[in-house]
Amino acid sequence: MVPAAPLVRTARLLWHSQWEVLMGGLGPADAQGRYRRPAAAFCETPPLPAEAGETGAHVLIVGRSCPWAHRAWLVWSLRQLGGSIELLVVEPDPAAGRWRFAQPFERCSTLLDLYRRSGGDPGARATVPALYSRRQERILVGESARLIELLNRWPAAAEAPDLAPVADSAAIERWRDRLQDHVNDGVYRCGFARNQAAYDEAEGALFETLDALEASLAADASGAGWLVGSETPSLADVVLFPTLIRMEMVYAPLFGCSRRPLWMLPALWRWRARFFALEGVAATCSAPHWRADYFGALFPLHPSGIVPAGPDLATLVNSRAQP
Ligand SMILES: N[C@@H](CCC(=O)N[C@@H](CS)C(=O)NCC(=O)O)C(=O)O
Repeated sequence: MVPAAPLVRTARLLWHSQWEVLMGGLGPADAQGRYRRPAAAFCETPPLPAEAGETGAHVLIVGRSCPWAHRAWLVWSLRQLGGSIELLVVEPDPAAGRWRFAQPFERCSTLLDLYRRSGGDPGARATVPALYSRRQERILVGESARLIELLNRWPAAAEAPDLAPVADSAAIERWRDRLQDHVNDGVYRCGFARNQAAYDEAEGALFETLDALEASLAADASGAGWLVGSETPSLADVVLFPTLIRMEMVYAPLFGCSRRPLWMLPALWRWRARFFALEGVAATCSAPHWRADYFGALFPLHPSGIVPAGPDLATLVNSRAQP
């Protein structure tokens, strides 16, 4: 009989080298094992298309679980752009590791086909969100940071909010830069870290930023409770929400972002409930899809594929439920 200890040691070694290979499929890492998000295709800021505002001329392609798509969906929703931009939700295909259309779209069955037909680099990833022009028959933008800026300039009803007023633009930019690296990408840097040191660095930066957000919201003298101290939410609030709303559902249990549960940050907890209550936001949230996609698709992090039960979304967005 083979002694148990050497068997376990060998199995661990073999599994670890397999795990490294599988993690490489999720995304690249630098020499220190830190996750490095690959560049997106169609990431330039395009000018506002001449046909912007025409009914049905553009299609916003999103996936329910994706936080980057969620921010574009939120701007579309808050500015009520549904009259001119159609929303198309793609489905995940975990076996193939790509997005597919429920019905063929522009004669394409996968998002990858649409990226290729749009002239995207054949080796590049086909990511959501993407803004497609029916007239130009191509994807115009495939990078969420640029897309939300474009959607904020899109022709809209007079009462549609401006999410980046000039007076607040410097403060919005400051928060967006910090959130992008340490919170939005920060949770992925925790979850996709290849070693303890890489995880520790990302996790430290994430919670330092959440503490800074908490302090800033707690000190807000305006009483409105938005990130840059404005009367109404801005793009800084928009980019924070998709990450924070997935915290207990996905990022704490799966990516190890669990040092402090959100209820211990009461100003942030209330901020999240306030944002969720904005008109049109609840319809962009589907916790069962988030959990099924993350736990089901990220095989190297969760090989069983079992989707654990999670908290009820309603309890997380109830400002009174915070202890
Ligand atoms: N930089 C992109 C990242 C978007 C992104 O990574 N989307 C993921 C889903 S959360 C995706 O579509 N991945 C598909 C793939 O990598 O093939 C953005 O912000 O728009």
